[in-house]
Amino acid sequence: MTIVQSKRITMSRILIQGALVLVALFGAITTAAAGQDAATKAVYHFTAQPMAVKAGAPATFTVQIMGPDMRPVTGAKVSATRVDMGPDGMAEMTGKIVPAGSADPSRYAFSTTLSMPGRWAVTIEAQIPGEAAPVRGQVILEAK
Ligand SMILES: [Cu+2]
Repeated sequence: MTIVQSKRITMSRILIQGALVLVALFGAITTAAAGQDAATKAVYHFTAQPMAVKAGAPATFTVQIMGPDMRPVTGAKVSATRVDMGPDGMAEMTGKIVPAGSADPSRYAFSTTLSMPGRWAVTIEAQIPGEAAPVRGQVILEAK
């Protein structure tokens, strides 16, 4: 009776130790990933202007990209790869989006027709001078 009990205690101790090792390992892995991310990826912020457009009609808006130095990015090659109603739970509802002309070198213009009132996510890919890989971002447009 006592032997069985002590065996059980040993087993649960091993299980607890194993779990702690897993937690420690997982912690180390996530920290390493976060550290790598911070070292290689600069943070860019994407904003749209205007943020609200008319539903059912061609609308033009511009995107501005703020760099890690909080200055607008100029001279980037920016494309809008997708526009969908994901923010309102309709990711399968997509629209057509094309580049438009912009006189301001820090504003990248696009034209789209948002068929339904609600929030639309525009996925943007930017080739930014000095960045090895394209930077992806998203802006939300509200169609009214
Ligand atoms: Cu919709």
